[in-house]
Amino acid sequence: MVIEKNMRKAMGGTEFQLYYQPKVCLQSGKIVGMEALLRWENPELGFVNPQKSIPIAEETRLIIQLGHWIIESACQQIKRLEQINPDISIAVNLSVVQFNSPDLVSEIKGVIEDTGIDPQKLQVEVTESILIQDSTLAINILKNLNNLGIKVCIDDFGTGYSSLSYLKNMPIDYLKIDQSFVRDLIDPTNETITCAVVALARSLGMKTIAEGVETAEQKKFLQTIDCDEGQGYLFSKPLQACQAEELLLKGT
Ligand code: G
Ligand code: G
Ligand code: MN
Ligand code: NA
Repeated sequence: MVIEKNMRKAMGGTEFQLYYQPKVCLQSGKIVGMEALLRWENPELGFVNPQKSIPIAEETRLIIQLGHWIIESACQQIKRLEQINPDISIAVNLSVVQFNSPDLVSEIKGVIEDTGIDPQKLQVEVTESILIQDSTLAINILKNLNNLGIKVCIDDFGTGYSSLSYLKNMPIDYLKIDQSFVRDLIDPTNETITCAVVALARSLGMKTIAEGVETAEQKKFLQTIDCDEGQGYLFSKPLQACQAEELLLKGT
């Protein structure tokens, strides 16, 4: 397959980049973190979006090497951003293949030690589907990550058909409300679901972040229900590393 061949060739080179999308505190309006998002520009294929590149990286297990680079780059970006704002955190998305790799925890620990970052500033975003497939294994991995000091965020929360019982057994810091609920907050059902997720998180001692925030009305509603953070085009699209630094400089 052309895409696989090109991906193998691109490993270790400069075709992959991480973009960073700000996460904003809905109360203060300040940037409190950023999510690292993979971008791939290949000379032959052009821009390949992550919905396409990640599944192929998973099938070929190239995600292990790529994922290591993602974690390493994100930690290096933490070093740069903390000079501008000492409280900023960065989130990386973990693929199911990375999550199930027996080396994940020691690998992340190694990157934290090599870069010397404060582990509290690193977040991992995992989907519910990762957590339900083998919950005792998943609980152990999350506990080990939590012991390192890393923050755990459940991505696309509410879309994964999972039982809610895992929430009480796992050290989870954030629930990220899926953009499908946020996009149509005008729909009373989505409003109800969003409210319920925020209430659920609060009662379990977790924080909430809403993704896909595009309008001032959505932001206002999220503020009234005390959602902690927002992410979306209203605040900023995903930015190149240097643009993300510039934005943070302006906002601090
Ligand atoms: O960045 P957005 O533009 O298109 O991302 C689309 C999807 O790809 C999202 O579900 C996001 O979680 C996923 N994604 C983006 N970057 C990464 C990454 O670095 N690792 C993994 N595993 N998924 C990613
Ligand atoms: O990891 P996750 O599934 O959360 O990926 C976030 C995805 O959402 C990325 O593809 C990112 O580019 C996209 N995104 C971020 N903000 C917005 C937004 O405000 N609106 C829409 N439609 N997409 C967004
Ligand atoms: Mn994510
Ligand atoms: Na998401």
